Amino acid sequence: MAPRYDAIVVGAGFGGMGAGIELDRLGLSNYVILERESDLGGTWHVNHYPGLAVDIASVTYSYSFEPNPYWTRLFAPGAELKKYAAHVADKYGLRRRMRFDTVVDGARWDEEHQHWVVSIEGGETLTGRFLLTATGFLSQPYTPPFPGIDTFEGKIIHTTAWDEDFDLTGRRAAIIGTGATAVQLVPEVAKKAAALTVFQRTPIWVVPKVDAPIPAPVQRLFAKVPVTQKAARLVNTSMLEALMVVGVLHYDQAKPLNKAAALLAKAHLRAQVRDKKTREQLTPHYDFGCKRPTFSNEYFKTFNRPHVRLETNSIDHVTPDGIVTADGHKTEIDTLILATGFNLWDVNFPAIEIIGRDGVNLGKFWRDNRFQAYEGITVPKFPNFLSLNSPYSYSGLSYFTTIEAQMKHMARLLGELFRRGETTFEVTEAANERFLDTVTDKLGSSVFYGGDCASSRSYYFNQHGEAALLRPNSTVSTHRHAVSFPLDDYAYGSVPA
Ligand code: NA7
Repeated sequence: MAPRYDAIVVGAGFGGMGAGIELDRLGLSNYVILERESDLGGTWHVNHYPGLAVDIASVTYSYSFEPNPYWTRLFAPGAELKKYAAHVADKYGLRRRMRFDTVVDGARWDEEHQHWVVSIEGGETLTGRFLLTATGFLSQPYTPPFPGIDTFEGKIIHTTAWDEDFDLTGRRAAIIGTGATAVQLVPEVAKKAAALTVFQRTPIWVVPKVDAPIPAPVQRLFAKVPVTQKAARLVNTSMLEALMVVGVLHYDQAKPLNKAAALLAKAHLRAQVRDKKTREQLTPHYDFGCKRPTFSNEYFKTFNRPHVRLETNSIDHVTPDGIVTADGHKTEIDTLILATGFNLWDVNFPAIEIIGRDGVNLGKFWRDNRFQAYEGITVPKFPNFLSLNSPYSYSGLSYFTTIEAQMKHMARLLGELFRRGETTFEVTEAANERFLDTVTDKLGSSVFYGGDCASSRSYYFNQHGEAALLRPNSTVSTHRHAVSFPLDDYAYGSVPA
């Protein structure tokens, strides 16, 4: 029984779109992209809160083979990313492969027929020779179970479900959380609200954002002479690479550089916040790099404004009209904004139930053992499965470096499969163990293990205390591996007659 599709891709964000483009290049054009949201774009469709922008320069945060000369700023606003995603989908014929509002319940490897059976909410099932999950890293919003939150009578908004029609003017608002999202959102809410209290549990390192509009003549130059934009990308990517490799991955060898970044952030704070106590409260007590660093020229300044208050006491409970902290103080509010991030390790790795060979459940396997994936993309006992958002898959600072390395891995692996005239692949246990040992060893000299990360509460760490998200390689080396991994790291087979 032949499967209905060559491949089933889950997720229509930049990862799933990259996978689709690669499938077409490989001649596997009979594929479908399933997406739970009502449109494409992933993160850039879901998030549309005020102040949303990339925090990796746009010249790098885009596909290298599809540059966009028309970014209006060095760090483009979120809406431009969404537009760019739509442009790529149209240009590469991806939209006609996409099915929106389609929630995937789970996927199961059918041993008899050697293909994947994907179940969709509502009862439909689809079959595909290959399964590719591109469900993102930060795609399961998290709302902490604050006692009493159900009794709150005002407006509650999670940043991933922003209500554009809701007017903040004159509101008494609270923002819970001080991650990268809050750093962008706080200044915008402060512009409209009559009162704003920011509830901070852990302060975040914030460095200045070197942002500026890209003038129209420069955009025209990028469009006419693409090599100029390529050069700009190279410069920016090299800077990010240095930050990542030196400041994060080789912390043991380059501590002073990491400390210099913290000094820069402290100087930024001193220059922007007048009140000494507020400055102290906003100063992190963990090493720079333990958590994703943030960039803003507006965030700190906002705390100087008379109607903005920083609350560092922990939240005890929510009442119908306010938030009560552990010291008994009640902050009266009518708008509660949850900038409380995402659940990564409990529900996003993987985002759907995936059952492989011998009935192995991927999520259970990862949680009971260690989070692992060969080259951040394949797992033993999961034949014909490419997990694009895996432990140890994220390479570099721009997600696009990861996406494009994975596209190369796909091309090498599936190319070999076709050359051999086979139909199934599965990574060997030995190759998987070797990769896990290598990354574990290399991460030993990173800031995650050498630095003081104890109080950081960083989502880089999982429930076993392992920093199992980032791949401890330069992006150059990740890309080299993607085109040169030993082909015998996989076992190849064919569907039984
Ligand atoms: P993050 O970075 O996970 O931030 C979530 C924030 O919410 C963070 O400050 C948390 O504090 C806070 N939080 C979560 N639960 C609670 C409770 N129970 N009480 C108080 N505060 C809480 O998500 P973002 O959306 O900001 O950013 C996600 C990524 O998007 C970012 O890294 C970029 O890559 C882009 P905590 O730090 O855990 O003490």
